[in-house]
Amino acid sequence: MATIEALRTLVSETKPEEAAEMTAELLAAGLDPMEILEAGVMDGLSDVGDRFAAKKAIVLDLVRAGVTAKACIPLIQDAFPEGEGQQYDKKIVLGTMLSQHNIGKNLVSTLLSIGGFEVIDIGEKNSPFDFYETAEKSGADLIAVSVVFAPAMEKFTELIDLLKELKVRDKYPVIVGGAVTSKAWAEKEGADGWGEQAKDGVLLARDLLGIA
Ligand code: B12
Repeated sequence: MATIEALRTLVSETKPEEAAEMTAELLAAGLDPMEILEAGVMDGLSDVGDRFAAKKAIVLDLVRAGVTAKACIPLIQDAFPEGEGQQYDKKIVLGTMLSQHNIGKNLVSTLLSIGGFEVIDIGEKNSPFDFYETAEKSGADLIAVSVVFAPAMEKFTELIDLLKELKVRDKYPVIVGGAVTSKAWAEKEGADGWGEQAKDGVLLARDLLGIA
């Protein structure tokens, strides 16, 4: 029987075809797409990550986990409710630093777009300067960073320092999220906001950009 728990098991066992099939069944049964994403796909990914950390899985398992997530997530995204049609004249530069993990970033991007923001997605493995340069060239209102891999935490600090050095720190509110981050860490590094979930990015952006 299709259940969110069973989907979590399929993602954890890295079975892309079966996981995608079950995702479609759960959506067709009317379950909440966000619940399917969080309790099915993301918790399944965390299981693989935990096994990897405990040396019970190898990099190939992470690769397969990524493939499995990417087989399910587009189906879930298609089922997200449409935005209420409001479009804000606000641009957000979004990317990852160092890391090639892009599943979380892509979710943040989708939700920000649905939420009415213009997202300038600069992809993966960006340097602090890439964020600054894109923000300046595009006239961005906010910078959003996805940090999923511990070595990228240092790069985030470098981004904050660079913005200060170039005297544009006040011009760009900076928000951050990602599996290896925490609210306490983000506050310590001087971020303007931290989000545990992709949907928090929308709330933070609204708040920081003064959208009621
Ligand atoms: C799949 C995966 C991979 C895939 C990624 C495929 C892809 N295209 O993304 C591949 C195979 C590439 C990979 C590689 C590696 N990985 Co990997 N990977 C994972 C795994 C299992 C899932 C990651 C994921 O997509 N999660 C789901 C997404 C949706 O979650 P998320 O990114 O955290 O995003 C959510 C929130 O955090 C938030 N969010 C994210 N960003 C932002 C930004 C903002 C602004 C906001 C508001 C919110 C927000 O919203 C999202 C949804 O709600 C994790 C385990 C885990 N627990 O996460 C390990 C994990 C991240 N990987 C890890 C490691 C070690 C590696 C490798 C170094 C392994 C190796 N030895 O080669 C390499 C690094 C390569 C590199 N340079 O980037 C470690 C990192 C540990 C650490 N402390 O740094 C983890 C945690 C596994 C572990 N427990 O050890 N990996």
